[in-house]
Amino acid sequence: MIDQFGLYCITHRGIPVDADIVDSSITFHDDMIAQVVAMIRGGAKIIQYRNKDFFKKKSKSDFVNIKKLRKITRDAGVVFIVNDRLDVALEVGADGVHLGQDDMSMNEARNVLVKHFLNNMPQSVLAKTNEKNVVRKREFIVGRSTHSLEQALRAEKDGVSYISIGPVFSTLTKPDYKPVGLDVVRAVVRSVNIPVVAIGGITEANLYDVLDTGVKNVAMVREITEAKNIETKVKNVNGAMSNYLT
Ligand code: TZP
Ligand code: MG
Repeated sequence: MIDQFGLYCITHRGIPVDADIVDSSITFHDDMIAQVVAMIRGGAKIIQYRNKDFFKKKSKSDFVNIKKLRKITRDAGVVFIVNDRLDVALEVGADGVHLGQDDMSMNEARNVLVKHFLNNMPQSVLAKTNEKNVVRKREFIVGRSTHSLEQALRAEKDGVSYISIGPVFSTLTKPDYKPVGLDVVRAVVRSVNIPVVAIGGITEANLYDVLDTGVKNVAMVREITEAKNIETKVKNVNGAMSNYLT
C-alpha cells in the first residue's frame, strides 16, 4: 500500500460546459472519462470514482464507464478506488473501495473480500493460501471517511487501509457537514499510524495551510473537476505538494 498518494483526485458528476478539458474524441456524455483522462495526464497517482447519481440509479451506461475507467487507470498505473460500493469495486477489479461512516463495517468488508478472492483465485494459488492472508496478500485497499478524532482512531483499530478526515473547510460538495478545521486534522495525523487524507474545501490557495498540519495526502473534488483545465490544475497541485513535502 502506498502511504503517500500526494493529490488524491475524486471524480464529480457534471463539469462546466466551457471547461477546457474535453478531448475532441471524447463526448460530453463521457464526462467522467474526460475528467479521469485529464487527471492522469496531469500526473494523478490515485483516483476515486465518486458518482452519487450512479449509486442511486445504477445506470448501465455509468457502469460501462466505470469499467472503462478501470482500464484507463490500470493502463496508466494509477490506483483506482470506487466510492461507497464494495460490490461494484470488486466487479470492475478496482484496487479498493472508500466507505463512509454509514457504510458496511470493516468486518463485513473483510468477509466479502475473503469470499471474493477465494472464489476468484486459481486452484493452484488457493492450495497455498489460507483464509487469513488472502486479503493482506491482495492488498485490496479499504478507506474510511472520518469526521472526528474518535472516528479516525476507531477506523484505524478496525483495520482500514487509510482514512480521510474532513470536511476540513465548509464545502458545497458536502454541504450538510460541519467543517472539522485544521486542528482536528493535526490531531488525527499525530494520533494514527495509517495514511491520512485531508478532504473538504481544499484548494490550491489554502493547500499550504492544510499541509502545515503534517498531513501528506490531500483530496480535492471541485478544485480539480471544475478547473478550467484539469490537467494543468493537477500538475500544479501535485507540483506544489511535492515541493512542500520534499
Ligand atoms: N468527504 C468529506 S468532504 C467531501 C467528502 C467527499 C467533499 C470534498 O469536496 P471538495 O469539492 O473538494 O470540497
Ligand atoms: Mg460514502
